[in-house]
Amino acid sequence: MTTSGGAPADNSRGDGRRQAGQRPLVVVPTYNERENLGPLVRQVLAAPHYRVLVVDDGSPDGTGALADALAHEFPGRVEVLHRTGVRGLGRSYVDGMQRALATDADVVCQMDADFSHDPKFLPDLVAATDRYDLVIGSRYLHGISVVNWPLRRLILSTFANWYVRAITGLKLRDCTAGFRCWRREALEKIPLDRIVSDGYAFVVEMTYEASRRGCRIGEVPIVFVERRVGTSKMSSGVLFESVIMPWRLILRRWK
Ligand SMILES: Nc1nc2c(ncn2[C@@H]2O[C@H](COP(=O)(O)OP(=O)(O)OP(=O)(O)O)[C@@H](O)[C@H]2O)c(=O)[nH]1
Ligand SMILES: [Mg+2]
Repeated sequence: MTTSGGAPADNSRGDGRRQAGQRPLVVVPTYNERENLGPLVRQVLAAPHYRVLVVDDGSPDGTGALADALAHEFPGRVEVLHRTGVRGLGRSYVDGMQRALATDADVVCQMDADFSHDPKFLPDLVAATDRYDLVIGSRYLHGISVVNWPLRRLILSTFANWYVRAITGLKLRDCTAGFRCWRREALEKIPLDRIVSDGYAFVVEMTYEASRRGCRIGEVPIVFVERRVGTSKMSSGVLFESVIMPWRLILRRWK
């Protein structure tokens, strides 16, 4: 694993409770997002105090090189973590969050690169970290706020949420959303080196671990828009892991 760009490591954070959101760092995992990454990073950086950490999994389409160019263009505001070896969304987030905690970020956000998560909602999510330890950008808070999904995808997502809630007991409208912000103190409580999810199950595993540790979890509404360019990385293996994960979490609690 190699890195480029970025701010110097600094673990001092002053009065984190009152000042959450002064130094947000947005972690963006990428795999073949060449068309999306540049515009996304520019939109996030439009807010002067935001920083971005791109976690690229050796994208064959050259997303990693593009991310390096962005780090060069925005010194101190864009950092790139180039992963090698087995790729995976969950693994990328674990590496990215460990790296984020080695900076002075007081809020760590996570979002997709494909514009399904619109950067315009970031300020709402970051602001809510004043009230919550983990803030979820929810698609299902006021009805259904999803644009351009085929019906089968909506049914799958609705069922997945019901399934996760029923097994884990999490009381959230959208347990599987990937657009989130963590207070640094909350993320520090999660044993990142023991997170096992490779794929999308990562968000459920993290939510469950946060809930077990007494974190206050809140939801704020977002509008989720299906990607316009690039391709989805959803696979049957990733779906299978998501089906198994809630049961693994319950077993973990019993152990
Ligand atoms: N580093 C890394 N990023 C990944 C991997 N798989 C997906 N991503 C990124 O994770 C984000 C979400 O992936 P998507 O393929 O959009 O998954 P999705 O949003 O569930 O699927 P769609 O709705 O079809 O777009 C995007 O920024 C991807 O580039 C991976 O294996 N490694
Ligand atoms: Mg997507």
